[in-house]
Amino acid sequence: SDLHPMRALFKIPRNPPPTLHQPELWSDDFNDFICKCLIKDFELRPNVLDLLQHVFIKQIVGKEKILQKQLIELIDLNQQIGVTEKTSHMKTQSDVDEVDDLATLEYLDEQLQSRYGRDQIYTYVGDILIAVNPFHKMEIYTPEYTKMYIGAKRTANPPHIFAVADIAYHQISLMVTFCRCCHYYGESGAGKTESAHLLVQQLTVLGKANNRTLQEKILLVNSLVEAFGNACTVINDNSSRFGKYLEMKFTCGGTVVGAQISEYLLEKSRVIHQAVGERNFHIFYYIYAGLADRKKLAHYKLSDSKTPKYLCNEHIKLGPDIVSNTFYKEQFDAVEQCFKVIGFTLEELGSVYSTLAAILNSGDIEFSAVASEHQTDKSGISNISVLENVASLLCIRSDELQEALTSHCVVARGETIVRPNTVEKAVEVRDAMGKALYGRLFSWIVNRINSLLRPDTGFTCGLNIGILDIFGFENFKKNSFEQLCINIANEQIQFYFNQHIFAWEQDEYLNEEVDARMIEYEDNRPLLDLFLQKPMGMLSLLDEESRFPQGTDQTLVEKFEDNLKTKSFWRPKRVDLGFGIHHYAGKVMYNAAGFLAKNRDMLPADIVLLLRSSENELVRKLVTHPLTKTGKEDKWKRNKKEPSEQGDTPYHPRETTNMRTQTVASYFRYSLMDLLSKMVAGQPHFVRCIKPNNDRQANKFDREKVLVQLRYTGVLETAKIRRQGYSHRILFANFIKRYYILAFHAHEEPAVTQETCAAILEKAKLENWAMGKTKVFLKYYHVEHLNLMVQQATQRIILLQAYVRGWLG
Ligand code: AD9
Ligand code: MG
Repeated sequence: SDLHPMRALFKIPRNPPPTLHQPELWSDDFNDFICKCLIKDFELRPNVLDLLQHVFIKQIVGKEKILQKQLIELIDLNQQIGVTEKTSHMKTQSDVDEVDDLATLEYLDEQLQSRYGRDQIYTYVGDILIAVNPFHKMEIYTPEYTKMYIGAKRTANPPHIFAVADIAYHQISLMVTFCRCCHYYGESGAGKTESAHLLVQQLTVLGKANNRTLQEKILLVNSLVEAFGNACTVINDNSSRFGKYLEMKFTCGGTVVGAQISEYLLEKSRVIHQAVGERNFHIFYYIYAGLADRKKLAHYKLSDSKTPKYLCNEHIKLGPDIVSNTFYKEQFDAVEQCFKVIGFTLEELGSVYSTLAAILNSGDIEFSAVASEHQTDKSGISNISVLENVASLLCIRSDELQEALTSHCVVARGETIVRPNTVEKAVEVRDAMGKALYGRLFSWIVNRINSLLRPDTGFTCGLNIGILDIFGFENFKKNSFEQLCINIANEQIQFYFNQHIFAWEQDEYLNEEVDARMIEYEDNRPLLDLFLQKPMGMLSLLDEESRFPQGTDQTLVEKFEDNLKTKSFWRPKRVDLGFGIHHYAGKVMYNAAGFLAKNRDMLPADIVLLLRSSENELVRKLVTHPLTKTGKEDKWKRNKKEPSEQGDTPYHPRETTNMRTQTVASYFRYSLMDLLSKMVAGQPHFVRCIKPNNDRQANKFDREKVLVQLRYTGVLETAKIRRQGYSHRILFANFIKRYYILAFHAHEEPAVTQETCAAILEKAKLENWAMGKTKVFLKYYHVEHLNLMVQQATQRIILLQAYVRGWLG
């Protein structure tokens, strides 16, 4: 009886009203109509969706026909009155040609420098964002900035990482299932990780998680994973020692509902050894100082008077500084907080700490040669108490640990024979155990995070934004196996960038018979072949040599020299194990010392079996495959189905007891392919991070250094192709579906032809586009212009809905 007569007449239900998130409650007819003219085909911003939901959709079940008619009339009316207002609002093409966008300029480095001088660290080159590391805190990431960039046209504000977040976010709000990726490029210390953080920060605001804790969790995940995967290097105090691909999952309404991380190539060797001037992974210092602060060192068998060896790089005396370091203590509290908020249990935390402490302790186990009558190369343990500590932290038997470290089993003619280990061999086994435990702990944490942040299955519609942040290109005084892997990964990603920016684009011009000048670019394909080709590529040769028991690092470089006949590879005369590679980013001298051992990365079966007998559930899990029933397993399964680009790599999970397990090189190759398949699946946005100087100094712009980076990353050519090329190529049908409302009536169904497209473009008063055989070729500012027009049209519609609502009462 308290119903408004109109409501009663049209049987408008009071509650709960159907919403956009419950499309199953809409009537088919109307659903179809709304989708067609309003939502599905336009890049509607979620706030518009919300508005729609409030003022319109809630109210109309049962009276679609009338509204449909009215809507059409209103849209038509608006198109007529809208034209003048529209054109006065919109920036025209010439406005876009401002210095914020360097695609329009010739002297890139000069411009970057003068912008940098004015603290403008961000610049666009077409649709690519260049970020020059400011090396000081900037006041441009405040909530005001966050707000300023939400839903704003790109040219309305100065270039910013938040604008990239906005574009990626609003493009996924298209109701289509696909993903967006943001890729970071740049050398070590250029600011990739920092930018990735800022991007995630903005995305969590945009994807206004219903539950605040999820928002918080996603932000914390980064810090947590970085505590375990980052370390201080000579170049960067917070250098990423692993590759990270973070996927944020969204609902159709644009709400963030979960996140997943994939990790690539953790540099495990850092656990046992750090190069001159470098440190171990952050977490070790944090936990050491943190436990000292809580007076819990003894509980974890550590002592503040004797710093664990793995933390005392022989080149830097850190010892007593660690336990008294307040920063480390605070970081430890922060890490623990992250663990708790994300959802790790206290029990799990205890096990993580024990494992870390066990690794630290294990580094202090010392061996000495034991002379015996028959054998002189036996080893014994000189400090049994340390061994007992390790065993107790890992919940295994110390006598068995001793045996596994100082001897090994061989099977000969069906019989198992125990052979003693030399001191050298025992040290190797000890270190292998430390590395393996850490690497697996890291993977376990990532997997656990993934299961804690996995969205409920019913919730998503497969929209996600992936953010790739990997270690940058590295060139140290001494470069080893790790640098080779890191640089190959960068090489592969550069290749993808080239493909995306140049090769595919130019192919398309040819196929579509569009007249566009071809741009010369540096193709690094030959280099990729040098590394990845089978069977004669560098990684295959490395694997082959690793399989020979007699192989040495010396025979390896000789093998390289005999087989790699290209001018990108050379051997210097005077350095025994040296070889050089001319990467896309410059020449790097490598030293092959330790390559074979690092590639074999063997964890003896005795150790695996022993750890499997642990009474600690976590320790057992670390050596049992698969780690969990989640991500990792999927990854392995998927890999079996997907042939790699260079041919099939049979993939054997690394966790087996077999001595002849998969090498690091083949796992690396698999990871690269896995990463690539993710990248190729999405529509990428590129952020190029540039390092303005080598001294990490604010306000210092080394022009030569910047120019070199611009050159090798292909940014100069990118600017050219962006100036001349068309960044958007849209199939006629999609173009018409998306934009026909700008030139036709809402209920019309114009034919899918060149003419229809041209009519829309002309109506929008755009110039300089090109028409291919099946696609419209547009510059990025055309698309912005069109999207804005559609948005304005729909916003007017919404205003009219408010009117309709008023009419409904
Ligand atoms: V590596 O390949 O992981 O070794 P990144 O990730 O490229 O490297 P990172 O993001 O760690 O570099 O940046 C290095 C340092 O530059 C940071 O620790 C900050 O001190 C500094 N930085 C980077 N970006 C910014 C920024 N937008 N504002 C302020 C910044 N400082
Ligand atoms: Mg980094």
